[in-house]
Amino acid sequence: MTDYRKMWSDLGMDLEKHDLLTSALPLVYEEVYLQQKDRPQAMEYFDLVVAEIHSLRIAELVEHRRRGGKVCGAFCVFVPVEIVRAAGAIAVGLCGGSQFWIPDGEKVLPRNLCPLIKASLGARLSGTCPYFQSCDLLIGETTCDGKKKAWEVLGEFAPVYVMDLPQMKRPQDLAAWRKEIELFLAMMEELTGCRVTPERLAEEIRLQNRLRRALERLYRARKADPVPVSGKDVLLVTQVSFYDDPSRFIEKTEAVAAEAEERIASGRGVFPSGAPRILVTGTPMAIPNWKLHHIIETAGAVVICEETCTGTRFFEHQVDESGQTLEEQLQALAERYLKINCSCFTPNPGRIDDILRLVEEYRADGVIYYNLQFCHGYAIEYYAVEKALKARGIPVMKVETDYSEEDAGQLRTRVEAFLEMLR
Ligand code: BJ8
Repeated sequence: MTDYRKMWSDLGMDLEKHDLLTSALPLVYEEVYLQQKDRPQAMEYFDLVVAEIHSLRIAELVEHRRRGGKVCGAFCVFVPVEIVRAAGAIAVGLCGGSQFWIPDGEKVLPRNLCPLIKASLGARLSGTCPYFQSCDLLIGETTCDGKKKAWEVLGEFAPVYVMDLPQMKRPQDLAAWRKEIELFLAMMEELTGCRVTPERLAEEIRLQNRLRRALERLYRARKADPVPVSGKDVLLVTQVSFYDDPSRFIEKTEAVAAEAEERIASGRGVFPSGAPRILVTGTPMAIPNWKLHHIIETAGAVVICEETCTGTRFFEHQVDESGQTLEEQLQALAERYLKINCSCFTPNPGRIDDILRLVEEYRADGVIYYNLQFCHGYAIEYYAVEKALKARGIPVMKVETDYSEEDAGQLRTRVEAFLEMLR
C-alpha cells in the first residue's frame, strides 16, 4: 500500500492530528454505510473514495500542481466551476462536515455560529485537511452573514477571493451577478495564466451539465417504490461529486443509476415497499455528515430526496449550451446559477415551490426540515415552508442540530415519533 505520509507532510499537514481524524472514520463508515443490506454493487467505488479520501484524489491534485496547474476550493454551489476548469484549474468543494474541526474553528470564530463555517475554518487551521492544503486559492461568496465575515478571518491564513452574490433576484441583480462572474473569469485567468476561450468554456459547460444529469438520473430512481438505493448512499454520491474528477464521477454515478434502474425493473428495493418516504430540506450536509440520514434510515423510513445544496439545489437546472461567445456563455451561467433558491435571498418563494413540487414528484409522506444550528436564514424560512406544507396537509418536522453526537438520542426519539405519526 502506498505511504502517503510524505505527501501529507509536504502539504504542511499536522500528521499526528491527522492520524486522530482519520482513525475514527473507518468505524463510523462501517456502522453507517457498510452495515446496510443489499447495496448496489456500483457503490463500491464510493466506498473506495471514502477509504482513500485523503490520498487518491489528493495525489491527483498534487500531480496537477506539479505540472504547473492550480487548485481552487469553493464553499458554495454558487461558484461556477465551469469557469474554474475552463481556466485550467481543478475545483474542489471544501465545506467542513466533521465535528473534529469545530474546536479549531472556535479558536477564531464565535461558538454560536453555524457548524459548517466553524468546521470549514477549523479544517484549514488544524492543518488536517489535505484538500485545503492543496488549494492555491479559496473562493468564498457573500451568502449568509456568517460565511461572508468568516472569509475575512480565513484570509489571514490563506489566499481568499470572494464573489459578491446579490441577495435578490431582480433584473438588476442578474446583471450584477453576470458582471461578478465576468470579474471572476478575469481573476481565474490571471491566477492560472490561461485564457478562457469560448471553446474551452463550452466544453466545461457541457461536462458540468452531464454531471448534473447523472445525478438527476440517480435521483429519478428514488421515485420508485420500493426504493432501489438508500438515501445514505445517494447522499454520499452527491457529497463526492464536489471533489471527484468530473468525468470519472459521471461514469461511476451512471453505474449506480443503471443498477438502480435494473432493480426497479425487477421490483427489488433496499427498503420494503410502503416504508415511510421522507424528503429532507434545509441546510447542506458536507461529508462526513450523515447523522440525520442514518437516524431516519435506521428507524425504518427512507430518505427519497434532499432539497439541499448536497441535493437538488446542486444539480437542478442546466446551463444553456447554445452560447457561442463568451458574452452569451457568461449570461447563460449567470442565469442558471441565479436559479438556485438559497435562503440568503429575499424573498425566496422559489424554494417553497421546489419543496412542494419535490414532495409530489418523489411521493414523500413527510418532510424533515434540517437546520444546522445558528443558521438563521433557513431557521427563519421554516415559517413559510411549514405554512405551505401544512396548508396541503403534508406533515413536517423541524430539527435543529450540529455535528456532535450529543443530541443523537433525542433526535432519534423525535424522528421515531414523527414516523409513528406518518404510519
Ligand atoms: S447556496 S445553502 S451552499 S450558502 S448552513 S453556511 S447558509 S449559516 S451553506 Fe449554503 Fe451556498 Fe446557500 Fe447552499 Fe450559512 Fe446557513 Fe451555515 Fe450555509
